Amino acid sequence: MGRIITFGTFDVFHVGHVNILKRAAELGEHLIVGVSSDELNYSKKNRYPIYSQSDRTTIISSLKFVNEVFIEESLEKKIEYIKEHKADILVMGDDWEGRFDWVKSACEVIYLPRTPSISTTEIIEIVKTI
Ligand code: C2G
Repeated sequence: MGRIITFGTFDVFHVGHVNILKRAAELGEHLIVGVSSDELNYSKKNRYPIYSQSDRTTIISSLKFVNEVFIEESLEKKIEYIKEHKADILVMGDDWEGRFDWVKSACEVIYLPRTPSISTTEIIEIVKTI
């Protein structure tokens, strides 16, 4: 039985997020999602997400192809999370290509192509101009 794990902020939830989660789920039987905490996001992007971690967790938990959700507090804890959740495969979008190869000692790592032409940052920019 394949247990899949993936990570992300999933802020201002959009179809690119649906596509990657659905494709990740299809690689196994059980999909576990680490939702980046508000603080982790701030440390990475210098701004807080539009949606709180509690709302982002509620949205991800409500998807029918997601089986488990937890809060990701640190990018460096990947191996701990993989072991804790007994994951067989880590799936990430290819904007992260190569950046999580260091966890290959713990599980298989697969990068899937991103959905073109949509991103949270772009949505925020468009909304600002309206
Ligand atoms: N994604 C995608 N297509 C898009 C936009 C996003 O496939 N058009 C994917 C990303 O590649 C990622 C996931 O959706 O795998 C979540 O994207 P983000 O919310 O932008 O996640 P990020 O802030 O990159 O956090 O430990 C990893 C980090 O927490 C990832």
